[in-house]
Amino acid sequence: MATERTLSIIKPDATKRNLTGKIAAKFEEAGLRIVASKRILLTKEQAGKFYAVHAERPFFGELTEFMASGPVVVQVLEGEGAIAKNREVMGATNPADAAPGTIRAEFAESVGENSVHGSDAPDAAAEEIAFFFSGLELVG
Ligand code: DAT
Ligand code: MG
Repeated sequence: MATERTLSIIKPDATKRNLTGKIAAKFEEAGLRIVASKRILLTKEQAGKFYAVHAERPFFGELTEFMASGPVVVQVLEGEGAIAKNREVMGATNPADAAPGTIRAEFAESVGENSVHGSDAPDAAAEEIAFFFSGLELVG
């Protein structure tokens, strides 16, 4: 499998509870390398641009408000099959369905406040990485 990069976001529910280090450790333990990382505060408008694909969903307003409710840590993870591996480490969107040991099983509070985002495909990963980082900020 090829070396890939994927975009991860540690969401406001997790940064508020001081879980940034514990979540980052899960990525590293899975063999993913953190090649870029920054803590930022999104506006609701920026969160809406990032999640534009969900603009028609009934939960869009709630989602963008939540993503702007506190700091997030955006990271680029690199490794063999990084996109799928990160999704595996994250667990299912709804923590009630997430496999034991996954980030969402251990830390997520609800389907809406579920601690992490991860890109779901190569084209989305490229677009999402470019949304937050310039090439100079990615240090492999
Ligand atoms: P994922 O984050 O696992 O890729 P997604 O892309 O389907 O899941 O949805 C993006 C985010 O939107 C998700 O992490 C939390 C929120 N969300 C999804 N389904 C929801 C629902 N039924 N109610 C409230 N928020 C939801
Ligand atoms: Mg998604």
